[in-house]
Amino acid sequence: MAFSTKAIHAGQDPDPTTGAVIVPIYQTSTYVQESLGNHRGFEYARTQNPTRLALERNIAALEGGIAAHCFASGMAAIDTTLKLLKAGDHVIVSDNTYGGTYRLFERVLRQFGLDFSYVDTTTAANVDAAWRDETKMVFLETPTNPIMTIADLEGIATLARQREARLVVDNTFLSPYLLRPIEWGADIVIHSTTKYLNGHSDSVGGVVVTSRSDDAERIGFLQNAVGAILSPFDSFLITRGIKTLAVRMRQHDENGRRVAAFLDEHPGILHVHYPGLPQHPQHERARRLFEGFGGMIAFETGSLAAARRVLDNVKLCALAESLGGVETLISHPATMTHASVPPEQRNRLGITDGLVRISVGIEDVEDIIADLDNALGAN
Ligand code: P1T
Repeated sequence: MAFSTKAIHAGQDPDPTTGAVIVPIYQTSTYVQESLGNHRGFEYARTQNPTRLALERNIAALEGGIAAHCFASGMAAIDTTLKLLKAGDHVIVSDNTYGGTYRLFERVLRQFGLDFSYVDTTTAANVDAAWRDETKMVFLETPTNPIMTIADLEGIATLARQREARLVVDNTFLSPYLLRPIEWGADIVIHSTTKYLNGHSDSVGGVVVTSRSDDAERIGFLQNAVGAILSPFDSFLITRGIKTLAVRMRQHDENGRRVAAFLDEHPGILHVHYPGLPQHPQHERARRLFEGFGGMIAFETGSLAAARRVLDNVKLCALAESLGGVETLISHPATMTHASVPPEQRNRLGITDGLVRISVGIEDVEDIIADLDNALGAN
């Protein structure tokens, strides 16, 4: 089955009791048992819920995994994945990740005896150099948030496989329509479903997709044991959102390319970070691994004052955290999404005070460009 067909149908058989075409919202906390130990596969709603199960089967099919487990947020999905490890284990992480991921690793999970090294994952040699006997996981964000560097997925997957460590990829920025990391050797894929999968900025959620049966079983155990599950209503919303994932992503990609080209030619902008531009350092890799470049762009205005003028003068683009919705969102990583990353580290990575991030929506692209042109004219 092709991707867009799977997006609409995988895991979503008509409701067995009524024939409803759409999987109902099973808003129940528990399920009656016919007799002791005799039930229909559903006992208690933290453990199993049919609305959530339909979504989990759907996302597993889209990513090419064997199972998926949905969580109350992207952070809950990442936290649960790290619980595959134990105290003393070491993780190699992309040096530029979402600020909340860095905060979880440094200010929460370190206290439980996990150790983290942050490296530039555009080259597998950097991962190799950071490797230790205790390294049990490599955690990649690709493209990275917000600098848009592309990891050497294949090289790092080979290293991880040789050394029996798990390769985890946060695929939030591209969605499985544009990249399926398991096809390139990843063991686990994570999403903040809040973003492109749901696509309508009206739900917070996360998912862990596994490709190995031991991991699938353990993540299922942890989902139930820790309990940060996705609600039935959010499961319904995300399932509905995914039905249009293919058409939305095509438009995000088309609009993203157009907006990046406009920004690239604008005299007031010093640099544009977008993998679709030929001068992007991993442009050729992106062409090979991805089926498009998506809708995330960051650009350098040169100063906090210049960034502020753009952010204060946009009218159509909404100044807001988050990304991946149908509407264009614009943000300031240094003070918003990446405020928890220390300033010297931010500067080293290029997350300067002048950097602006844009999540290009699927409005008419001429309107998005006109809004940016007008706001940039204020500079
Ligand atoms: O917000 P939540 O659903 O918990 O997802 C966290 C998360 C995980 N991974 C990536 C790559 C992310 O970008 C995020 C959340 N990011 C934002 C809110 C943002 O504006 O970048």
